[in-house]
Amino acid sequence: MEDPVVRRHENNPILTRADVPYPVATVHNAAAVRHQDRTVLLFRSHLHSGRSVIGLAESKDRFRFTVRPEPFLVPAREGIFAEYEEFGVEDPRLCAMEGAYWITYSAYSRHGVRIALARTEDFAHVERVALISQPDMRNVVLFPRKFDGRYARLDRPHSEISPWSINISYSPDLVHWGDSRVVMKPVPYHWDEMKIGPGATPFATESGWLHIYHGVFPTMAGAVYRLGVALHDLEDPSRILGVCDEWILQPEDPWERTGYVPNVVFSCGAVPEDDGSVTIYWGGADTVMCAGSARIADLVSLCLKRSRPAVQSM
Ligand code: BMA
Repeated sequence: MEDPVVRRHENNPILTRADVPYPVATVHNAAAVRHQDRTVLLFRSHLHSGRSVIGLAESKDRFRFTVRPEPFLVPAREGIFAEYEEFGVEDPRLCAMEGAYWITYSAYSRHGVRIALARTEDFAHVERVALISQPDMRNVVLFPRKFDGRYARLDRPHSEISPWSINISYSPDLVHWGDSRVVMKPVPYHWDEMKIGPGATPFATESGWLHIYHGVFPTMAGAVYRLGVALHDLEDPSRILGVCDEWILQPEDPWERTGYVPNVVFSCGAVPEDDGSVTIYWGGADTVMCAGSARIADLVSLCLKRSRPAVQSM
């Protein structure tokens, strides 16, 4: 058997609700970033009400995490954010840029789901910046630099007439977004035929931006969530240099196959390391956090050598 491209950490699951000092049902879908000498995870937890909050865990060795005594982000109680976060805050992503950590997260309310932007410099204080999409939109990852003077993000609008696809949008100020276009679509009768969405914040390699995304396949026993990988041009991230035709990770361990939602691996964060590897964090079955690592060169090569069209012609 071929070696797996993503090697799971031997102590998976690395974080569970037993590690959280307040009552939660799950610990999953965490954003990840390196801050000073530690790795910070912002993870989602279902409360026993079924609504979600975002907690913070930190580690000096990438795999053994300590959770803060209080959640990091809970639904706002006043102002515009209170109206749009009343059902919970979910699935954050972190992007280090211009001296701050930018957090994009899903804000749920009676009006639908939209994306909010917050920022922190130290993970002690957090400040909400703006709601940066209309409903319905989830899964927004920022690129950590500007392109021709504009910020860029990958996003995933909902549609009734097309399988949900990955788009790119641009902004002069991180608040107002537009000039959107589709960059990647699901492929019929493939592992991601039902829908795809941005996953971890893209990171730069010599060959392009590497983006770990999720793809969903419908089965008689429910949907299966897997991870795939795509490579975007360094100077023009709307150009996809290659999308690997095969998944890089699928639910296999017992805690990925059974839990709050069975058969789910879902990543919101990956951290490139100095040794040419990337540490990937993913939620297992919407219940626990897992980690693994892959050689960045292997992922790049999968994108280029086992590529399929990013957007298939009709
Ligand atoms: C998606 C989101 C994710 C979740 C996944 C699997 O639609 O809700 O947060 O991990 O479904 O349940």
